[in-house]
Amino acid sequence: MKKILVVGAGGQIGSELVPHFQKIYGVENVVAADINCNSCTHLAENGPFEELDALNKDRYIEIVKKHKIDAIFNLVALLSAKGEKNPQFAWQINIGALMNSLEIAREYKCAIFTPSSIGAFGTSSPLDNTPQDTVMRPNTIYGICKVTGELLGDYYFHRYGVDARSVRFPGIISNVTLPGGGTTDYAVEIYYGAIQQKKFVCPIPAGTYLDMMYMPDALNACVQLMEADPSKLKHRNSFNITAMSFEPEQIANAIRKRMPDFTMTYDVDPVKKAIADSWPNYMNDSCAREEWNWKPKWNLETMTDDMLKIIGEKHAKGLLK
Ligand code: AKB
Repeated sequence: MKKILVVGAGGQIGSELVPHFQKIYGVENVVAADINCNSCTHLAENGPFEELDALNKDRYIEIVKKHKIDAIFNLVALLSAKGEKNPQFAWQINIGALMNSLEIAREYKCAIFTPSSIGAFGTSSPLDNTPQDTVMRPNTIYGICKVTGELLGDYYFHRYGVDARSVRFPGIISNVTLPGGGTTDYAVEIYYGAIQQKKFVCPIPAGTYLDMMYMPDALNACVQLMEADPSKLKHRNSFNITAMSFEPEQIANAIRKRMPDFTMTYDVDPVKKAIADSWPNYMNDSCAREEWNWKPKWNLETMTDDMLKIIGEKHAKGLLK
């Protein structure tokens, strides 16, 4: 990867992936693009930025040509819970952006990364130690888009030689940009609740295990997979990757160990509950470990130390809304 375009750069992953890439590949070699720069002024001020509606293929091509892009990260997506509010719109955005990205990658010979998700699995998948290759019949429009994306990525690779690679991300926990509309968002919001109010109302029932990962591991995964020797990849779209699996009481206990006055109650959201119940409790990520040396560094304890420290500092400086 020499010239990278991150589309949907203002979201939870993009807002940290862009600066991460800039450190590795150089500021001038990483172009951030989003529908407008309201959500990403920090990106627009610190490197090349382009306004792009990913459904506008002509404008997308113009940017790829202008910056001589050779790798596209398509991060445009409506997440799982939000997708259920308007499934037709979710399909239009998620698949529209994906198809434009794949077609442009084909025409302009770019490598392409589009994240898949634990949401690609469904109730008929084995939910414990979920294998890399197994039944995938998701129950959400988000998951249907993710499975479609995985199949299209492999199709473009086999049919046209497009260097398409992807991972199935678990819930990602971070402290720069809040996620929005996801089922795993609670595991981010709980830290903000702890720092700002010393309490949190959890929308997911106790006992619901989900795979999770701290953002620094997610960023490393993107670089490691895209830089991996292609001859070692038996899979491409998409690799299971995970760093930890926990249920709400475990993350609350990790916070309580450091903040004994923190309290958590439940107000279960039935849509999020149904989605979470259909997703793996924990995935088997041995293929990623074998094929491109995937190995997470963070666990629930080290992540909790870091999240509370960083969000606590922001709170002390009055930087939280
Ligand atoms: C969501 O909850 O929708 C996402 C995901 C796991 O893909 N964070």
